[in-house]
Amino acid sequence: MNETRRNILLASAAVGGVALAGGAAWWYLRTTGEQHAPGAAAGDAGLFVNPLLVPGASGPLGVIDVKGPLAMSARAAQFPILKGKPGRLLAYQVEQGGKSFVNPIFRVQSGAQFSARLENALDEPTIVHWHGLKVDARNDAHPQFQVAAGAAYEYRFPVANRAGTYWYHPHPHRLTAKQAYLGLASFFIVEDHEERALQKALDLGFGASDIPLVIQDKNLDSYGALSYAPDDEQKVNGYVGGDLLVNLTPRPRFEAATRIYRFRILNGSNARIYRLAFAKGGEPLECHVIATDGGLLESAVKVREAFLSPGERVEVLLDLRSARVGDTVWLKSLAFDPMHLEMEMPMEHGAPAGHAGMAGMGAPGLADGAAIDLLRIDVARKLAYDRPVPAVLSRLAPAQPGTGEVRKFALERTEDRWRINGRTFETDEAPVTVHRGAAEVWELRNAARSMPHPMHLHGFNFRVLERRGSPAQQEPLALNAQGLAATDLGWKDTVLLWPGETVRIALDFSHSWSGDQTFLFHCHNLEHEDEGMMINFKVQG
Ligand SMILES: [Cu+2]
Repeated sequence: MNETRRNILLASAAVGGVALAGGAAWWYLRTTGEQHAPGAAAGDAGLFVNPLLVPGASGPLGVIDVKGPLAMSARAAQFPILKGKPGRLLAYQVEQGGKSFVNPIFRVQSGAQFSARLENALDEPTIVHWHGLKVDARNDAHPQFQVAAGAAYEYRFPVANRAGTYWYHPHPHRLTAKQAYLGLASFFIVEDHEERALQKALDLGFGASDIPLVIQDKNLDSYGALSYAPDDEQKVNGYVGGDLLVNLTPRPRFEAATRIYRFRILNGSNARIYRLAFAKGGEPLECHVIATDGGLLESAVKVREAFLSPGERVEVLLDLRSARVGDTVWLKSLAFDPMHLEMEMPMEHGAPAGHAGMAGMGAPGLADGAAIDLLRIDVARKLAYDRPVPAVLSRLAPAQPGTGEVRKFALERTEDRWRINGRTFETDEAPVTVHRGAAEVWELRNAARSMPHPMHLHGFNFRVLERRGSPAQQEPLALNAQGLAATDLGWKDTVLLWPGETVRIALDFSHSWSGDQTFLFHCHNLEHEDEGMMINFKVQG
C-alpha cells in the first residue's frame, strides 16, 4: 500500500454530516501541509505537498480488472478536493467484491467482452461514451440512447481495440460539458501482447511506475466543491478553470526512484489545452512519447514538449535513471498563445468584438495559455534499474492514404455559433454518409479567424496524414515533411486544429456490426460540442 492510498479514508455515509441522495459514499482525501489559494501558477513550488492520487485496489481511480458484468452508477458524491472542505462532485461508482470504487479505472484485455449496467442516479439524463473504443452505435452514447434520470442502460460490446489508454465520460446532448466537468470521467485501459511485452521489458507496475495522469482545470467554490458556472461567453468559447487538478489532486507531489516511469497523460479538461514539458532546474528535459490516443507507436519518439488538447492522450517515458536523490522534476504546461483569434471577427448582435475569448478565461495568472506547474516529482530513492527502452514497441502498419474523393470539413464560426460545414447538431440529421468498409480521407480545415478545435471521431480510430498551415508554436514540433508532431503519430481519435490549419486524416470504415450505424463527429472543447459543434455521420451497409 503506497503513501497516497493510506491517506485516503473511505468512511460510511454516517460520517460527518448530511448524507447525499442515493447513499453516496463519503471520501476523505487527507492532504498534508497548508493549502492556500487553489491556483497553481508557476513559481508556487513550496505549495506542491499533496500526495498525487494514484490508482490502487479500491477507492477513487481504483483499478478494476474487468472479468464479468459490472454494475456502475453515475451519482453525486462528497469528495474533499481541498483540505478541510467537504467538496462535492459527480462520479461513477462501483461496489464490487466488498470494495467501493469512485471513477474506477477499467482494465480490460483486448478481445474480451465488456458489459456494464449503468444506473443513472443523477437528476438529469446521462449516457457513457467509451472514448476511443470501436463500438457500435448502440454502445456509443448517441443522444438517441440517452438514459433518463432514475433509469438504467446495458452496455455490452467486445473490446476490439488494441492496447491503449482510452477513457470514459458522459455524453448527453447539451449536458456533456457540465457533467464531465463536475467529475464524471476515468480511464479505460486495454492491454494486449505488445503491451504486456513493454510492461515486462521496463518492469512497469500500474499505479507505481506506470501512472495515469488526468489533467483538469476546475473552479472550486468556497466549500471546495467543483463549480460549473460558465457565463454566456464561456458557454460559447469554452470554460477554463483556475484550480489545476491532476488525478483530482491540487498541487500534487509524487515521489520517484531512479528508474524509467511511464505517464499516461489524459487531457480531461473541458476547454484548456496544455503545452506539456518536463523540466529540472528550469531546464527542459527530454522524454519519449511511446503512445498516443490509440496505443503504442512503432518506436519511442524523443520530444521536449507536446501540445495536448481536450480528449487527447499521450504516453511518455521519463528516464530518471541518472537523476540524483533530492532532484526535483516538474511536469509543466509552458506558456503559449491560445489563439483566440475569433476575437478578430466583426461585431455581431451588438456584442463588442474584443470581448470574446479572454474575458473570464480562468483565474488571474491562469488565463488560457498561461504557464502552469502541474506535478512535482521528487526523486526520493536510489534504485538499481537498468532496463533499456525496447527499440520496437509495436508493429504498426503505415497510414494508408485513401483512394476515393477527399471529404472536406470546414470549422468556423458564423452567426455566433461554432459550426462544421455550416451546421450545428441535429439529432435526426446525418449530413455525412459513408459506406461500410470504405477507406476515406477527410480534410479538416480550421478558419483563420477561429480558435483551436480538438476534433473527435466516434466509432473508429484514424491516422493523421498531414498537418498544413501550422502556427509558429506548432510548426517547430513537426517531425516529418507532413508536418506531424509526435502527438499526431499512431492511431488517433482526437486531433487538434489550430486556427488556419488544415489536417488530413485517413479513415477505414470497416466494422463487424449489423445494419446502418450513426456516429458523432465533434469538437472536444466540450462547450463547443454542447453548443452544437457536432454532426452525425452514418455508416451504411
Ligand atoms: Cu471547438
